[in-house]
Amino acid sequence: MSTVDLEAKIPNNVGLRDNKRLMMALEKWQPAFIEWWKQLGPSDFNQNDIYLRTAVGVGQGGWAHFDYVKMPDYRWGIFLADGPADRKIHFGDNIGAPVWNEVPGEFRNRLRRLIVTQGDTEPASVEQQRMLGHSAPSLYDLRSLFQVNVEEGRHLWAMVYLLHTHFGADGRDEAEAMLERHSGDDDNPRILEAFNYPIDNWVDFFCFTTFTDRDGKYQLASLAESSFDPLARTTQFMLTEEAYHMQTGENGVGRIARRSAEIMKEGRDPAKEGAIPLPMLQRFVNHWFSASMDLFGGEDSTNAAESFAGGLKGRYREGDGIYKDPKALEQTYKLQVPTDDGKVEEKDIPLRRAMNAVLLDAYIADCSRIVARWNRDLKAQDCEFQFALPDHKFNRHQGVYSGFRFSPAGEVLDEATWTHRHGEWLPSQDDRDYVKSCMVRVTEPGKFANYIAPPSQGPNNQPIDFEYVKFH
Ligand code: BYC
Ligand code: FE
Ligand code: FE
Repeated sequence: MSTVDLEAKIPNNVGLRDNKRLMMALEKWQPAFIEWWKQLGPSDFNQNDIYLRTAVGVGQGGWAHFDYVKMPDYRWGIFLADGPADRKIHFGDNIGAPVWNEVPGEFRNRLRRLIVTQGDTEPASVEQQRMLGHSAPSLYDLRSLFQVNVEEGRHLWAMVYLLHTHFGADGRDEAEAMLERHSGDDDNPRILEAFNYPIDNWVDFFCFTTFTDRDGKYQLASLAESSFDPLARTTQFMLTEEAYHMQTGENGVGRIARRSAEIMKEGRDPAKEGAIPLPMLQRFVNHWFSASMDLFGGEDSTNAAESFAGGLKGRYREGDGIYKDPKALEQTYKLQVPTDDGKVEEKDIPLRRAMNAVLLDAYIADCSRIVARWNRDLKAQDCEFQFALPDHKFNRHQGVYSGFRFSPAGEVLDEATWTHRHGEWLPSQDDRDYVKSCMVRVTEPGKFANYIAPPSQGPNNQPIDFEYVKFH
């Protein structure tokens, strides 16, 4: 078991005290991070006491601690999951060799790029959500937002630790650049497109945490299989925190749907009382599910093949022995490919090149389970409406389906039909304006805005009417 140093300026279980150079470099980066948080983190709430969970170790069960903190005083730490000392590479070309504790020269650029791309999304999401606190539907939800935000901040720390420790001067430059790129900046935007738009209403926020944080889960899970052991162990621990982000999203969308169902059950119209009509909510689901699928990269990708071959990125739960061939050399993947004459054909591609598609399939199966839970809840309320996940080809801007038009059912469409009908499937400006009009701020403990039902339980077993955020 690793030793956790909670007294250090930067709490950690990576022995920072014994590596003075690294410690000094990170302690130099720390004030820049805090400055970034104050400038571009949650707007205006830095003086409030927030009831937050803080990671304090990596042991099963007791890894986190709950208490009131002011966000700039949050103890962002560096924690790597414990692992066996003799871990072996378990997929790709180098199966059976010991995992690496240092970056092999031949994979240096590729690994750096993966780590920088992952790291960049974390502060990006905080920036996107910076105005949301002003319209929180309850103190409970306000706390959830800030919990997610501080943990995304810690995820940035996780990647910056790797850059500083294993990538020399280049890594230190990359760590600085993490605080220089900004979501939506004209000159220096965040790396991935989806992270450059503000998230300024809670329907978008809950869809984002359901679908985009879940992309995060799958990307982190694939990196948690990595032969670069520090990357595997840091992402494994990040996944512990990630579960709460996705739960926030799933419960949030579910609570909005439940509230609308309640209103309908009483014979009234959600659209007339500041709640969200379910077909409109479905359009937001369509948008975020399709936008999040784009974050998996192309379905047919030589990058993905090389990352797998090198042992940098594995399949979801690769280590659990659920795949037939850990080298993935013999098999092919059946990919649906659009043709120029308006059809979709199945084409066999080498499995390694389909690794993004394989990961995407696991993600889609997971999303389907979430939708099924929302639907069960609606049924239990005698509501006839059921959500449906759009087809994986719908509204794609990356990969083999980009540049083609598909309906949510997966049928090929011509441009005219798409132009005519896409307003039925994706949020319109009117939808966004309406949702915005529903965003009323509620700050009385235990009270909720009319568009969202209360949750079934509070964090750390606190009651729903607990004072999760103190205003004084
Ligand atoms: N946008 O070979 P291809 C999270 C580029 S979310 C822009 O098909 P590859 C979080 C690609 O770079 C998880 N560009 O794809 C969530 C390549 O460029 P080059 C974040 C894109 O490389 C919520 C070209 O197109 N983690 O943690 O196999 C809150 C061909 O690419 C995009 C990661 O992303 C795109 N969507 O896979 C907070 C994990 N897609 O080489 C946090 C690390 C592709 O031609 N990143 N391109 O210049 C990766 O594993 C991979 O870079 C990607 C792309 C999965 C993103
Ligand atoms: Fe994260
Ligand atoms: Fe997250």
